[in-house]
Amino acid sequence: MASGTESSEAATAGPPPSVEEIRTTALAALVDADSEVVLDQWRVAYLGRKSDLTNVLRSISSLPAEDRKTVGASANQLRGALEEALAEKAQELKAGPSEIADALDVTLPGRRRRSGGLHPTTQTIREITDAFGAMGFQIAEGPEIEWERYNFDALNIPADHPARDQWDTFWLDSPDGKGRSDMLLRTHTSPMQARLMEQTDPPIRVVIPGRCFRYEATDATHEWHFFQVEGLAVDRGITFADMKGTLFEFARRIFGPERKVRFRVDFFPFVEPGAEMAIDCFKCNGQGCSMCKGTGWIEIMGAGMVHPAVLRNVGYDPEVYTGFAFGMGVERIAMLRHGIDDVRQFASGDLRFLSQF
Ligand code: FA5
Repeated sequence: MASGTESSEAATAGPPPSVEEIRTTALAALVDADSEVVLDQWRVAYLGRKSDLTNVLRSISSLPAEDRKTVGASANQLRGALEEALAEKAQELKAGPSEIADALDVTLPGRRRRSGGLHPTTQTIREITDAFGAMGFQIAEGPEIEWERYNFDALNIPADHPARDQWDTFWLDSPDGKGRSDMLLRTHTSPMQARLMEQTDPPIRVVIPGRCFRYEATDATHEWHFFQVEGLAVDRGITFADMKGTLFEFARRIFGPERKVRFRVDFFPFVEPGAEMAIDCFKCNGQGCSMCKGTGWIEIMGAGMVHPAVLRNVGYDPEVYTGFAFGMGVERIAMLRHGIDDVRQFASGDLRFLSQF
């Protein structure tokens, strides 16, 4: 900061500064004033008896008549402005540091931004569909609210079939509010088999991920809503061997190249023959452990050759076309892969669970 003496010495060394130059220098210097002592030095330098501004004011009477008025007005205006700025700065120094400055502790460690991630169910769906995608399967999706016809009838499950009890579900009310309608929350992704075959001519090779609903008591392995991935392949000459080969390759891609698979007869009204597919336990290599409940095998899906009645229902000739279908529970696959012991964790919204994936 220039002292009053220095300022007047500088003024004698060259042409006197203009009013605007004085304004710029004075206001710039005021910004740095951080104590009352420095502020007083500033006052002497820019408003004192020997300051440039006082010199300008004193010299007005010696100016040509036409300049007197304008120079006088601007010098007086600057004097007022500098006095005001001085008072404000004095007030600021008296008030001490601002609350914001007080609250700012630059030594605190920064706050990490939490990054989001895909839900483990979504991750598993992607892994499953990627595995089938690599084998030439397309991906399709279908409605969660489904017609009774697609969920049951088209799949060879007529109204009086006992399999309907196994897939008890939530029905939508009829529009008049009297009883249930013929729409429901789908119990499996299999209705998409019928929908796709109705819309498409063979060859078909598709996997269909989606949410399903069942009216059942929940426990560690049963939720009332969960995800499945359905698979369907239909063409001329497709055999049970094609199905075994495809599902074997899938199991190796998802659970490791060492996996063995086992097919055992199972019943689903929409396939014939029907099968349940298991893999040898990847934790104990088939020796028997808690994960495979001592059996050495873990069931992962239902499968089978598309029933001729289903093919006829969608207008395909079963003498010309054959196919296979399969359906697996996504959460169950994720549970096996990650050692998760309760299916209810998936929809809990608990970040302690979710952030592990
Ligand atoms: C079916 O739903 C058949 N649609 C599968 C199928 C498709 C068979 C094509 C043949 C041909 P299932 O009811 O077994 O089958 O269910 C299939 C899988 O869904 C089960 O293996 C299980 O992994 C999963 N799942 C079934 N119920 C639940 C539930 N309540 N909670 C979590 N996962 C479930």
